[in-house]
Amino acid sequence: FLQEPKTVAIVGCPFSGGQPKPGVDHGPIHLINAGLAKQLEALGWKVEFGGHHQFEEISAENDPAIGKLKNPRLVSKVSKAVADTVGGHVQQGTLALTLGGDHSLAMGTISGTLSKYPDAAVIWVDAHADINTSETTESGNIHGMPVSFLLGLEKQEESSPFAWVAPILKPNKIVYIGLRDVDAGEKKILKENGIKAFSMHEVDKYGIGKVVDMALDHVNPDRDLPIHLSFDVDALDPSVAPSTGTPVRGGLTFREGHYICEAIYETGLLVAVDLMEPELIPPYSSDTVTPVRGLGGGSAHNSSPRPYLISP
Ligand code: EXY
Ligand code: MN
Ligand code: MN
Ligand code: MN
Repeated sequence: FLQEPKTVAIVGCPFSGGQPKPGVDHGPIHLINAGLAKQLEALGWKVEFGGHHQFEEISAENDPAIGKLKNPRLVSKVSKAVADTVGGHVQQGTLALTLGGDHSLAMGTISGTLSKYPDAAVIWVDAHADINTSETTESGNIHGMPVSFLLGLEKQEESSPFAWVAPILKPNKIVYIGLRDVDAGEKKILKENGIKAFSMHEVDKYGIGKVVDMALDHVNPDRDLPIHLSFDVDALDPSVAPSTGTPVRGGLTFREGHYICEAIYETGLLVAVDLMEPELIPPYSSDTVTPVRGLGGGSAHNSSPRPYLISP
């Protein structure tokens, strides 16, 4: 599905509005500053990166909670813009690599992929299922909910900020790897919808090679559908990836995480990748962060405005 020469478009999304902690809005900046684009070029990719998405504040008064959902207008607006950007790259046969930012952004990235390929298979690598609804969520944080929006598990009124999200993901077209912190309400949703999940228990039991094969057999039995990989870094064990907002013990090893990405790439079917929820911890410091237009300067965690996306 990708055009030659193989080209990756990096979509940097320094956004944290889907959850309360600062930090993940710096993840993409650190990844770029650490040389990601050059590393991809060294792997033979043509890299497109025109700077991070630029954001602008929506004041808290203008974005009160809707039911339990926090920052709903902000999250919706950013995700919609990301959907358009990712959709454009996928349309052109360019691998869309979105750097989060929190995982609410996947509402946008996957919508973008599905706009071109409604039958695409989604492989969701995460400690969490991110499938709460506005009914089941205990936190109100939308980064714990994007999958339910994509599946259309609750009807969005026309007035909902999320009315733009086409509920076209089918429950048999998403598979999870790495789960180990799933809310009771989410377990019920997974069960009721027959959604396949390979938790860390299955990774232990079968090994990562077999788990990836089984995951692909489930969502892509004939190996003919495009694949969207949504990789939350908290799927990795905190000893490997401590710099994330919701670390959970007992996660994937360094090699297991890499193996998943390698094996999925080897299918030749990959069209989009999300790398979500990385944040900033020592030994990096705010000094290593190149100030970005729209992000407040100063210390690493205290001055980002609550932003929304203006343009790619
Ligand atoms: N299930 C919890 C919630 O809904 O708040 C925790 C979600 C954490 C989500 C992180 C992004 O993967
Ligand atoms: Mn930070
Ligand atoms: Mn997640
Ligand atoms: Mn997670």
